[in-house]
Amino acid sequence: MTEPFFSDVDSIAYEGPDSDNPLAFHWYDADRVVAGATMAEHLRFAVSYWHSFSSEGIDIFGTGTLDRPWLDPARDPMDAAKEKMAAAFEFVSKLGAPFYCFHDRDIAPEGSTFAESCRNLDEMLDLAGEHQERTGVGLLWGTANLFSHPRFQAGAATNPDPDLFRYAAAQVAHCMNATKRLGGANYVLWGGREGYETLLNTDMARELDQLGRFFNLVVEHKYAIGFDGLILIEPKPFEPTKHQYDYDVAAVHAFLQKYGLADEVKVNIEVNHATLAGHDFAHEIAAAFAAGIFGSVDANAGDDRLGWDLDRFPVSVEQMTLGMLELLRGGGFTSGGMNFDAKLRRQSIDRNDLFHAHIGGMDTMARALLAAVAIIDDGELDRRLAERYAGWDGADDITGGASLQQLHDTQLVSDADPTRVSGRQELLENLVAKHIERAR
Ligand code: XLS
Ligand code: NI
Ligand code: NI
Repeated sequence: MTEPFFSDVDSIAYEGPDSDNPLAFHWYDADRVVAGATMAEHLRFAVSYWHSFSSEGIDIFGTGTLDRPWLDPARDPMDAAKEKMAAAFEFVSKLGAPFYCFHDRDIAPEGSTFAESCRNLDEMLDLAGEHQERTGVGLLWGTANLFSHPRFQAGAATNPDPDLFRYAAAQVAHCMNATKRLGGANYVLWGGREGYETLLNTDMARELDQLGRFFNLVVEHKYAIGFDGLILIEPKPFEPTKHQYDYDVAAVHAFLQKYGLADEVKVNIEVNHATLAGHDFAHEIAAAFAAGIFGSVDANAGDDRLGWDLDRFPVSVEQMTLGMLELLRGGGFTSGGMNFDAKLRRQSIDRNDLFHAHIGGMDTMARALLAAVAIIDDGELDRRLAERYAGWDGADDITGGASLQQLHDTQLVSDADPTRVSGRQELLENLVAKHIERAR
């Protein structure tokens, strides 16, 4: 048994909004039932392995600042990976999050050959299985890292080199098998470097076909191995490439339809990616439900003034309430959940900072859940929405079978002038603010 890494903390308990204990939940009460399910069931929190344990706080101007001894390059990579995993499961179980998420290369080091990388991963899977068993922590999703190694400099599925496409396919097959073996609830495909830097060296139509073929292979493999989780694409408009093909929910939906995948693949919506695409988080959730492709959420936040993927922990109850409202209206999660794809700021160098970050994120989401449930229970928002569209009630066909010309001719005769009514945006915003304020 290795020494505890987070030795100051035994577990994070719910103490209620009036508690001043910074190492306790003030809003997230896992077993509390709201709207027919526990908070834990509604929110399905996951800790992301990469930000929390595989990254040491580097930025483009400086090296790591965080205390992550297993990242020391002088260490034996497999010993270090085992120590990292012990710390990760210690953290997630002390926090009381039900899930974690990983990239293959987060949990096992890259080998000098593909076969060695596979062996490393398989060995770490045994250990991960034991940790899951012991702690009760489950896998929300696995994903393959097809972007860090230099071989992926020109993308994976969209790479101009067919050998690289085949390499990436092999890696994804292995990672899907790994995810299934650990009982993963979903499998995620984030584009990584699937996009372009300049059209001068890019055949976009060909690359899109390659990507469509790749995703079809993934779906075929899902059935071949009997994986019953969702396959999720994570939209992102840019970064690292100048233009990413999975730009936003609408672009992904169009892509899935073109390549015959709209019934097979859903989306993992990241808050910060939504804002980078020029959308609100709530917009992307609503767009996904409207298209029938909602899957899961990467919960984080950007910064109003900075246009890159900052991956802060979410702190805005209002932003999250509006997203949660769309989530609940759409029916909530099935196998998806809320993964904190979020990282500590570079100066947050105390071990407990990782708890503070997740406590803040989980409390923010719990408050948002309470506020959204209150808004729905109160019913006024839905009543007003129904009223706004009441004119369509009972209309089976939008035009009643009339053609454009007939609509024209009828209008000419009737000369009806529709009455304008207020959209009441400010009133509705006040209503949301009231519920955020009052929700307990
Ligand atoms: C990067 C993505 C990444 C995915 C997993 O911006 O958010 O972290 O969630 O590959
Ligand atoms: Ni993400
Ligand atoms: Ni991201």
